Amino acid sequence: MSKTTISFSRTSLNKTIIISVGILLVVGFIWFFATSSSQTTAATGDAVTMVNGIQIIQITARGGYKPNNINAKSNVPTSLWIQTTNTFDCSASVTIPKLNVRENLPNTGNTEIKIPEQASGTTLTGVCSMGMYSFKINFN
Ligand SMILES: [Cu+2]
Repeated sequence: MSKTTISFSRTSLNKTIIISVGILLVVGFIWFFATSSSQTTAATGDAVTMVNGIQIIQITARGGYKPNNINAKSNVPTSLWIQTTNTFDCSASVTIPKLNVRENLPNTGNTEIKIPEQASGTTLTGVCSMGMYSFKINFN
């Protein structure tokens, strides 16, 4: 009689272990996919998104440019959006020499600079009017 009880409680203990392991696996999978998807976003750079076939690059200008080293796709029409927020330093005055772009950004606002499709291997550099702050966009 007591034997039966022991073997019964063993079975329920095994069930508990199997269920616990199952839950751990499910949680582990969810965690793994959540982590790996956020890593994918980080790898492509939070600054770069694709919207309706147009590559959107978003950076901020205030005491420099953030991010200042961006990896983007080549051969895609691109819009560079520069956001200023109470930007009273010279990073509000930006040039991209290769594109003959010279923009005086508003102290606060969002400015779009259209970038035509760039060949793979091209690097565009943007600099402030004094040349002390810069950012790079690498097209690959
Ligand atoms: Cu400057």
